[in-house]
Amino acid sequence: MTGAVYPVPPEVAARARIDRAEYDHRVASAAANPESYWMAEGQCLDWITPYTRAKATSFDEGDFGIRWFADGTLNVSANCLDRHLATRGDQVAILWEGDEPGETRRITYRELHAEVCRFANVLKGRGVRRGDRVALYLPMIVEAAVAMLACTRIGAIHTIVFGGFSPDSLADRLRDCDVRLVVTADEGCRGGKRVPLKANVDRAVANCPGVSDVIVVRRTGGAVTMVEGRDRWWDVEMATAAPDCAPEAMGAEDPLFILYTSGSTGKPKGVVHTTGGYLVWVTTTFRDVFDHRDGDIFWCTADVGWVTGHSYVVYGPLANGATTVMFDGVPNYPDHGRFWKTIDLLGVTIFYTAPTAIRALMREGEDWVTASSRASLRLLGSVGEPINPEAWEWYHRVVGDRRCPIVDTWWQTETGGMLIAPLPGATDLKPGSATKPLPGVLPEIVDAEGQVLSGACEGNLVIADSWPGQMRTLWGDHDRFFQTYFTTYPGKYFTGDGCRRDEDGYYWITGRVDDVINVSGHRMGTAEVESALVLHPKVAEAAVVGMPHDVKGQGIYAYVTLNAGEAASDELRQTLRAWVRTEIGPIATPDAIQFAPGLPKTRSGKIMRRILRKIAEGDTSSLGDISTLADPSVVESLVAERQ
Ligand code: 6R9
Repeated sequence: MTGAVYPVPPEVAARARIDRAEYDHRVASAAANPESYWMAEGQCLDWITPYTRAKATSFDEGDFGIRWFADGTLNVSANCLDRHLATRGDQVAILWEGDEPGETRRITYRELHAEVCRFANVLKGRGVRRGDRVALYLPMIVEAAVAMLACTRIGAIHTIVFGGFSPDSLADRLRDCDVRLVVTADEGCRGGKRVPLKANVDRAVANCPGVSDVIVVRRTGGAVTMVEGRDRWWDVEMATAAPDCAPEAMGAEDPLFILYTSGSTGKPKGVVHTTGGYLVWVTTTFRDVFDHRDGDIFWCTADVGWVTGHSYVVYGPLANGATTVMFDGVPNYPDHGRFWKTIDLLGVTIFYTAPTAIRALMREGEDWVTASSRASLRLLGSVGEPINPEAWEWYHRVVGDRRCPIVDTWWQTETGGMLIAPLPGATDLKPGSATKPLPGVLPEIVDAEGQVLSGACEGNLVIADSWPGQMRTLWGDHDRFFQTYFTTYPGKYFTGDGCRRDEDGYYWITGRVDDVINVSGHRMGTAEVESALVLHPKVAEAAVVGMPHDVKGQGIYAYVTLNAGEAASDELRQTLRAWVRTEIGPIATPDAIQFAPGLPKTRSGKIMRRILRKIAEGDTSSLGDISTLADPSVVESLVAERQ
């Protein structure tokens, strides 16, 4: 079915806030006069001090800098809560669905506002000040959104660590940005199993002298150890906290949050987003790409531990006064019908999930889907990795009953929000393509030398100019920020993705071109997994690459060289898998481990990953030139021993 085109359904175009003419008009006005275009876009927010200039950015080494709406001040929680109280105070802001069916909670804008103010006061009471870092290590519960918004209310910077990360990974992040206070829960629930969040925090904090306070939400009531003077219960603190707290006036360029993501080195990068530009970006992209209107029930299945959860579970929806679903479960618990039943139960109108989930559910057959009505749905979305046309077609035909357009949205932790995505009322869809850039976004495709390609072409994806939601720096390492993103192709932001553009100007992301792999929509640095493996006393060397995986998109394939005298065995394979799980977390568990007597290296000692990738892919017929290897014979034995 590749090559199929799905035109905008006329009834969708008729109702949409942006149709084709309006899209063309916006693209043209953003190009003709960027400053006035962005000045107007910034008006989607309530500002305390209005900005007098929108864009002040340069990607060039000499005057490098990224500043948006810089002299304006605002408060994120006031934009997400206070400004809605007069018109939609009693509307549900968050519809929470727990891990167990039947476990639900509805919280209105007015209630959410009071909770956020209370928790802001709790934070203040613990001595948290503007600019301090607060870490959240929480399940997908309402308290996660409350804690995020409470930080923004007082100008504290949050850093959310996904609950699947190990104590060591958590500790690395707490130390890197010098966290003062951690918010966690006794335990998390995932697919009927318990996750010992508080116990993990105890182990992490033991190595983080900077953490003076831990606040614990009671989620399961499971037994935990409370450390006198350091640990406090959320409910106890909230019971005596005042329900009002004036929002702090923050500069547009003050940091809003830090979110760690994987790069091509072993150390995760602390991506910093700031207040004004980020909120403008998630507010406008949520509104336009999901064509949001009053009465919508919006469900993004991402965890708040990832950027998608930040931008499209919490900030984008709430800034627009939407009703957002928070789901604390998994797609296959208690059975494979969970998503579709929940859509009926909550009356979901817009559903946004990842290709890996679609592929996993597709394997279970259509009956799970057709057992539900899904009559409330009007729009579907995809994010996190390229969606293969087959999964796209299934999502469209079976889940969306051919009625619902699919917005395949390409973006990154670094971009803050969507950059390449269809607008449902304006863009004809092609399964597998994220389609076209949003107005004001300037993608380019360059070849290895940095030559900008035109027309239909394939190469590396760069963005030629800044947009408001762009990350501003890496926490504590501005130099690394510049080096990582702006030196490969000087003067342009390098995305790390490969991309093809077709004759209609549609963009087709082909996947990462760096040492980052995408496992079930989660970013994993191969170097991170390698560092974890070589920490094991029996391992001498490790090289990790991605391999094709039917459900996860990519799986993790590890080549391991053991220390002299150590014997390879299935048992050791299992031990190493478990080792990586504890070092990093379950998402980093290798799918295959191949013991290798040696790794293919150049004479200068560089591991030839290209060859390892080919072997892992099972594509051993075209290994390319191996004559530059120090010892070409290792390749033969690697091929013979492929897992
Ligand atoms: C939002 C998010 C970013 C990487 C990105 C790319 C891949 C995300 C995609 C997609 C093709 C899409 N990616 N969305 N590839 N089509 N619609 O996922 O952020 O976790 O930082 O990952 O994910 O490779 O570079 P993040």
